[in-house]
Amino acid sequence: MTWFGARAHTNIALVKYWGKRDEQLILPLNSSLSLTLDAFYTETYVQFSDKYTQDTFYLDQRLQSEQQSEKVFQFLELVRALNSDTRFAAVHSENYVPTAAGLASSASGMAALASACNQALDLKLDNAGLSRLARRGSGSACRSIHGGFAEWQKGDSDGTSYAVPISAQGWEEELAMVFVLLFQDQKAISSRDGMKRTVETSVFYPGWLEAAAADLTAMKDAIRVQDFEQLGQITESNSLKMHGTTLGATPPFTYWLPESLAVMDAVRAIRTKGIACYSTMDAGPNVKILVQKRDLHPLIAELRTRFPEHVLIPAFAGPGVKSLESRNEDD
Ligand code: 2P0
Repeated sequence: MTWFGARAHTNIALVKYWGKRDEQLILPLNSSLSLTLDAFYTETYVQFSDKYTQDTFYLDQRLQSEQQSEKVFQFLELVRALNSDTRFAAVHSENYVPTAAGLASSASGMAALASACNQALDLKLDNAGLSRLARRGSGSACRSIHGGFAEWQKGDSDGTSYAVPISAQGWEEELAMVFVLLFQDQKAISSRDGMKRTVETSVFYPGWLEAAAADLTAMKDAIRVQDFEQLGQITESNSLKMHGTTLGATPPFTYWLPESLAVMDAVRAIRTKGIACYSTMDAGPNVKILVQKRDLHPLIAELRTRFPEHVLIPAFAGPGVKSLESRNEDD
């Protein structure tokens, strides 16, 4: 019996994906752009077999409940349906994070699972096909197929909605991102529920869609000419606009904590001291800070002085999804 494996790294969006036009197919309302990072990744092995009477999912060697396995099981149903396969599967995933930081990522997890299934079922998907498949597991996962910068093109159908790499001529190697970890608790509102409520009720949502399209165009220009200040300003303002939409929802909500605001404020203050750095936040209270590698140490020194209680994790541009050597077992 053979286990097929893959490793995928997480990515952080600089222009955010926020809102679906099709919940079933996971088609987004706006295109997004991300940087894949080296610091956090998932390794997943999968085996489909007639001997299994149900699907099972182990995360970090612990069997997950039906509820914890929901997204994985839905994904397995999908790949079975796409390939007229009836065999159940066992999935074993390990999340690699520098500390027990609670940064488990659906992006790296679903990208690794899609790639492992591609091999196990001999689907022969190229990167576009793999990105489309990963998208069905979790939207942001489609971007983790690629290393460095990736653009998830919203497309006009299931067949045209996937991520493509954005070449930065190696510039991504000069960049870094600092994760400022405030809390490790489960987030209050999942990104899936948060974006749904926002699309359906936020009075600010139309403004978001208009701004996200303009931000994407301007960010691609900034990458092309390697303009860090532009890249950073768009990153920060796009994140603020995404989070602004949640305040206009009914009922309103926010992922920000007072500590998140304090870090964002510090980033602005550190900037005035000549260190070019820009904040971004996702569907949780932690703050990520985009900076050039050459300014990483001064930035960390500033943050350590101001926030000795927070955990700081630096990350750099990471690679796209890779197959791992398959493992054979007798059982
Ligand atoms: C992003 N987020 O672009 C945005 C910014 C969170 C905030 O993609 O419902 O786990 O599985 O497609 O991909 C997180 O949402 O959501 C996310 P689903 P996903 O990174």
